[in-house]
Amino acid sequence: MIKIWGRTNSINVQKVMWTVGELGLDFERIDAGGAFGGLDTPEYGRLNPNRKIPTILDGTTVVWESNSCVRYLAAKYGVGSLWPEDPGLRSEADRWMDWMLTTLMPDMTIVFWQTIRTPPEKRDMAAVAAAAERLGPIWALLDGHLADRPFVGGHGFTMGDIPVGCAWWRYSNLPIDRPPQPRIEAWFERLAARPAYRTHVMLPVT
Ligand SMILES: N[C@@H](CCC(=O)N[C@@H](CS)C(=O)NCC(=O)O)C(=O)O
Repeated sequence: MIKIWGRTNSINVQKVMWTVGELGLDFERIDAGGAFGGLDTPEYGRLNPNRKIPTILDGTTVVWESNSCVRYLAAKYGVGSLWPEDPGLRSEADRWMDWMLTTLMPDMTIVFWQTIRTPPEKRDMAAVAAAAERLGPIWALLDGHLADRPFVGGHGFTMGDIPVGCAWWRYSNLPIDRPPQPRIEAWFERLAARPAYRTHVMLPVT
């Protein structure tokens, strides 16, 4: 039984939930973070000194950092499916996971926090407009990558689809203008056919 600390509306927790759903693993999720609190206790600090969500506990193994949680679960329980065995193929999945965190999320975070988590009178709409403008060409990089493959890591669904798949759902539900990304939109339909994506990711963006 894998224990997962985190609230369901966190994009980083959603990555882990989708992964355990894909792998059919038994889990117990403990609400934590946001209005649930619980991150400032000494017990939580011992599990995750960053006091962020998600954190997972699998037997005696503790993992935090959402992409590391996805990689750990894929490597342990999804060799040959979520975790491609060939290092070259795996690097393809891997690099889009890093790309999500480093290239995509800075502007995603600006738009999400300003339009969803900030009261209307305090929003910096100029910052939102500038970040939204930058996001179109950033997403177009993934759109180009998907021109000749159905999934981020190639022919099959892998861990590489998970962080960007969570981010796309969020992006497509933000109140901003978005340029068309036809290959991503077709890939999204493939993700939406997966029960674990619908259950754990396609939730209200709050
Ligand atoms: N890089 C970390 C970021 C973790 C993070 O910032 N989590 C947010 C939720 S998405 C958090 O813990 N916020 C504090 C809270 O929910 O109270 C990861 O990918 O796991």
